[in-house]
Amino acid sequence: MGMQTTFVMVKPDGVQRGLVGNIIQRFENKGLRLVALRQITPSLELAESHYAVHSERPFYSGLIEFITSGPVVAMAWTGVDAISVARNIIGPTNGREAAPGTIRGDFAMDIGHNIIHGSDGEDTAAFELGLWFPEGVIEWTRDAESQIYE
Ligand code: IDP
Ligand code: MG
Repeated sequence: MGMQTTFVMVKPDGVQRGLVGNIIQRFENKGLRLVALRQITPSLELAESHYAVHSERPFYSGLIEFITSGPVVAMAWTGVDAISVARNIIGPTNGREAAPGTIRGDFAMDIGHNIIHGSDGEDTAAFELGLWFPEGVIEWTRDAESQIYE
């Protein structure tokens, strides 16, 4: 158990379907802390770097075409065990098999168009955060009371 930062990305289908706000709400509600946020239409180079691990898979070219098809919302979220906590919020890859209550379980019917990406381990999180947020993330503390009362 320890503080981690994970990389999460709303894919083009999630952005086009207007799910960005709902998705951010789920991570905020859980108690994770948003430390970076960026909307971008990924370049071919960025998409290929991000999914390099899948470059030999049969779905790779379709995946690259999909992820570069429009804007995505890239985020970094921090918290205790943030990598596995985020993966649990997201749910398993195939939306039809994902349990209701997870993002994919609530919104996805397909394995390819599955709304959202989340890093699957410490090494991938570090790699993906560096790739999408080369300028680093924001350091801040969540403290609602000090905002409610001046
Ligand atoms: P994950 O996003 O749940 O970690 P991975 O196995 O890492 O799933 O696959 C990365 C992404 O590649 C998936 O989110 C999905 O968009 C796509 N993908 C994975 N398997 C398939 C497939 O069998 N057909 C089409 N797309 C796939
Ligand atoms: Mg993965």
